[in-house]
Order: sequence, then structure tokens, then C-alpha cells
Amino acid sequence: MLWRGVCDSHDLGFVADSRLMNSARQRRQRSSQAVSFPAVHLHLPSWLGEFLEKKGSVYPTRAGRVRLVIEMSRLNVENGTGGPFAAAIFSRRTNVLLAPGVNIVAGERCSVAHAEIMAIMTAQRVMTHYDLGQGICGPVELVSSAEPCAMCQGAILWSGVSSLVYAARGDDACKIGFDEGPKAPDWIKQFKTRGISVAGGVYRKNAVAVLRDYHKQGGLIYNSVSLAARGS
Ligand code: AZG
Ligand code: ZN
Repeated sequence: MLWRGVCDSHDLGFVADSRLMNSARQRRQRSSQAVSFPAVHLHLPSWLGEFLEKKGSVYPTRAGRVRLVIEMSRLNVENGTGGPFAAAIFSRRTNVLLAPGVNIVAGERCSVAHAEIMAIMTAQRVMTHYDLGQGICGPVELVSSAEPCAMCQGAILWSGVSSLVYAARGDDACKIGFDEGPKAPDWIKQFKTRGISVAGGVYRKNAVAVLRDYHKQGGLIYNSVSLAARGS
């Protein structure tokens, strides 16, 4: 059976014959006709590298690390590159910033491109390992401008980070309309059980100010319509 993309009204650039896909041997024989899908690339905005170059790379205090990510969240809004969220991963041994992340959901048309996910994926490229706990920089800390949503909580558990610090609370994001998803009431205990320490509400007021300003200026709330309709 021939099929084209997902939606007939859009040419997604690939055509496949599913009868050809029955076995690995057949797939190899017919590789010239194999279905291909677009590669996935996500791009952090260019202002971020320029900003961090000026800021430097070592952040010895927790306060300094949190202030940095809150500043990044504000700049993400001011530059029009995404939602009011930022995160970064630091080596706990050297206090060096290993990887930043900002929300780029709308621009990249990618629902998973939250700040924490971008910081984790970028750190894994930098460390060339899927487990950030096994890198040469020793244990690593994820600092986020807001409490991680349900999706990011899952990603953090599998990332290998050993501590999480966040500024605004989940409720603060919900108050301006963001859907933070179904979180376990005891998620902090669960993190601790898995060796991840958690500290929340650090510089909360500053992070909440970024969320409120985003709301005031009519910033896009990029929830899934189907999720919101079910009230979850
Ligand atoms: C985010 N979006 C939502 N809704 N919640 C978070 O915690 C985020 N982080 N980055 N984008
Ligand atoms: Zn998230």
C-alpha cells in the first residue's frame, strides 16, 4: 500500500510502500526505495551564546547560577525566541556552565523543546554521553527558572543529573495559563530516592516577574489544545 506523509494536503516529501518493509533483508535489498523521515535538529538562539560569552563560564554560588537562568528567561522573551523559561547545567566540581537551554517550542514547532530538555540534550552533546553522571566533570546540577513540568521531570530522572534547583513554582506557571501536567505529589521525595537533591523557590519573585510580564504582553501559551480540553 502506498502512503504519502501523514496528511494528503501536505507534501511531506516522502513516499513509502509498506509492502517493501516486511523484513530487514527486504529493506536492505530495496534500500533505494526506503522511507525516509526528516532529521531532527533543534537550534538554541544565537543571542544565547553571545550573552554567555560576555558573562563568563564559572558560577561559584547557587545564587549566581539561579540569577543567570532567570536573566536568560527574560532575554528569551525580550528577543522573541520563545517562552519565559530557561535552564542550565553546571559541573558541581568546577562550577563551570556546561550547557544552557531556553524554551524554543513555538519557533522550532517542537512541543518537547522546553528549557530543561534543551539544557539536558545540549549537555549530553557536550559531554558526549547520555548519562550526565558519567562525564569527566563529576556530578552535575540542573538549574531552572521554574519548577519542571511533568515531561521535564521524567527527562531529568533519566538524564543523570544529581541536583535540581529551581526558582518559580509550578503554580506560578499555571497561574498565567501554562499546563504543567500531572505531577506526583511526592515527586521531590521520588527524586531524592533516586539520588537527585531538590531545592525550590530560590529567587522565586524574580522568576515570577518574568512570567507575569510575559502574560501581560500577551505571550503565547503553547499548551496542547487536546490536553487543555480534557482539563488535565
Ligand atoms: C516550559 N513550559 C512549561 N509549560 N513549563 C515548563 O516548566 C517549561 N520549561 N520550559 N518550557
Ligand atoms: Zn517542561
